Amino acid sequence: MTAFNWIWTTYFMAVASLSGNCIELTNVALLKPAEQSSTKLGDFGGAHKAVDGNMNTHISHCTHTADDSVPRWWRVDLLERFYVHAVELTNRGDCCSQRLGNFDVEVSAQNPLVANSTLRHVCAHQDTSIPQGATVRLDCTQPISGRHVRVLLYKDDVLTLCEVKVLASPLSTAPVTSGLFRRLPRSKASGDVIGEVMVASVTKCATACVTEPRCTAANIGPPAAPSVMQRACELVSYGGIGQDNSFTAADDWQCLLMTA
Ligand SMILES: [Ca+2]
Repeated sequence: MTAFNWIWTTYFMAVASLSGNCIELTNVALLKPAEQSSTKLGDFGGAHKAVDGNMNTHISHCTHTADDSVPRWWRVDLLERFYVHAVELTNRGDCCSQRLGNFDVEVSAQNPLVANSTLRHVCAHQDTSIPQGATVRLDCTQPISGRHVRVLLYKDDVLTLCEVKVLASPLSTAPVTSGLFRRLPRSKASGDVIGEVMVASVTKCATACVTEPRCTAANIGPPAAPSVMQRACELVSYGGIGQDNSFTAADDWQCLLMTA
């Protein structure tokens, strides 16, 4: 195992106050950026059609992958981390309902396609096909903190989704929050810097990232001076669709990449 792959783990516990026992869930996927493993006929089967709010189940209002490798997938970038409780999927109504079966719904903090992000959490698995034109709710086995939701179809068939709703709550409503980071020495994550704080320790920088819903990576600089404990901590929105998903080499820096 190389130093680069060394897993650095830290957990943060925060008790949030809940009003009653009921957490209100909202669809946080509506009109968010989406993409898929391939698209048939240009915009005809575009990934955005699963989050456009249109519940029409005719294929002209649904996504449609082309013939590419298995598993075929579709994903949405929620733009910030939420607690994902459940997903509602609407199947095609005019044909071919048997295609939408044997798939996983997974949740991850990072773009699941980016190198160095290996931890993904399965929210739910659906073995049988969703009936033609039906909407089915799949509850996660437990709420999962994450920014990216992906549907993976494990058979050699077209992946079509007419609408996907991600039912989630804000991080602040969760009774427990936890963070798991991978430490990348001599690296900085690219992406949008959404804030910078001065901290006295790596742990404090990680805590700052966990408590900022848009933060999925933190870049930690060297001490400002040999006698000074304080160091820069950049909070980065990393791994989004259309964002710079690269790392740059930086000798005196280290990156904490949120993986869950
Ligand atoms: Ca739709």
